[in-house]
Amino acid sequence: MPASWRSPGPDHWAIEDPDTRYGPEVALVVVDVQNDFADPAGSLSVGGGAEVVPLVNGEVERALAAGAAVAYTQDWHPAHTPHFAPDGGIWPVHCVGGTWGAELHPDLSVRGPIVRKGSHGEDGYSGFSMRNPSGGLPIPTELDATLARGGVKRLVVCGLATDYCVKATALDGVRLGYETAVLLEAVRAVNLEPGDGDRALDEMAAAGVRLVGTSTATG
Ligand code: VGL
Ligand code: ZN
Repeated sequence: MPASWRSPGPDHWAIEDPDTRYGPEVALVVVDVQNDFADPAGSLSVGGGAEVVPLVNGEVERALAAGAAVAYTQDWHPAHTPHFAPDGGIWPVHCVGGTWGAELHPDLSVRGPIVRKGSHGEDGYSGFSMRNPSGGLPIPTELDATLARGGVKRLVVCGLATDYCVKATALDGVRLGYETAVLLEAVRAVNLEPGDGDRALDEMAAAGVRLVGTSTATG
């Protein structure tokens, strides 16, 4: 495996595990590779976000070749939501449904279903569930049902951003009973505070998420 992707960090960030290879019971979940996060001109641009696009595309090919499913999530907000700073939240306005920023990156290879989240103003961090920022119970998206219908038992998660939607999606994956891996090479963090991305990886690892390189994921 190339040394370049290996961030300096705890050894548990790169666990060699043949169980993360692709097969028909695996789904690659591509999180929020959208212009507002991935494009340097995006309103919530994630450092290095565009770098994940070719890496994700390679994974998509390998996953499909091995009979795995590929699903995509898309942050999809109304123009006003308590998720956004002008309405009391913490984020710049981003991924407003129907705008350029909400579109999946033009170079992303889209070869499976797209699951939208946040469309009713929820904090749409996880691909599996949404939560109203003013409280209340989580509302499931259709991702779990879609994967379960396809007989999926294991997830490989990649995309943006490590410290928000990737983390929330991977943690929900574990909670829902999927064996879940995150591809270290193909995620990038917002890092509102320095170190947020690394802390998110630690949190995921502690919850049972495997942190793997693509060579591990694909065998
Ligand atoms: C995300 C912040 C706000 C993400 C979405 O996709 O990680 N982050 N909305
Ligand atoms: Zn959002």
